[in-house]
Amino acid sequence: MLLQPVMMTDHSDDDTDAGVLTKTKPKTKRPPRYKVLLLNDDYTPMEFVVMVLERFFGMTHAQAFEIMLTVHKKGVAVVGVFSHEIAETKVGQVMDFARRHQHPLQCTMEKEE
Ligand code: TYC
Repeated sequence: MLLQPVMMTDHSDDDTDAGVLTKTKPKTKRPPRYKVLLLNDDYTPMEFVVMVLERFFGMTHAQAFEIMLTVHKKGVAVVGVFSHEIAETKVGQVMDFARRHQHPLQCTMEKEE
């Protein structure tokens, strides 16, 4: 009996196994988040802080009043957590708004964890 030659594909030299031989975890790190903090001071009017929280952080009047009181009593509070770009924008908006109204209100950001 005459056997026909069978063509086999050699996969040893192609890249179909890329990333399989080394069992390292795929890097799927989530981007870092940033806390935006509001700081207390003795001069900025309470109503102004409430307005800032409503205007730039989308809080209701009741939420804004509660957070303002937390800052007033504790000295600082996290008012939101955002991507680096959004956090930077919020801090800029608050600092600019406070400066334009000549209030010493301070807003900063810090990396979460
Ligand atoms: N301590 C201020 C006052 O008594 C009110 C205030 C609250 C100021 C929060 C800043 O982030 C602040 N008028």
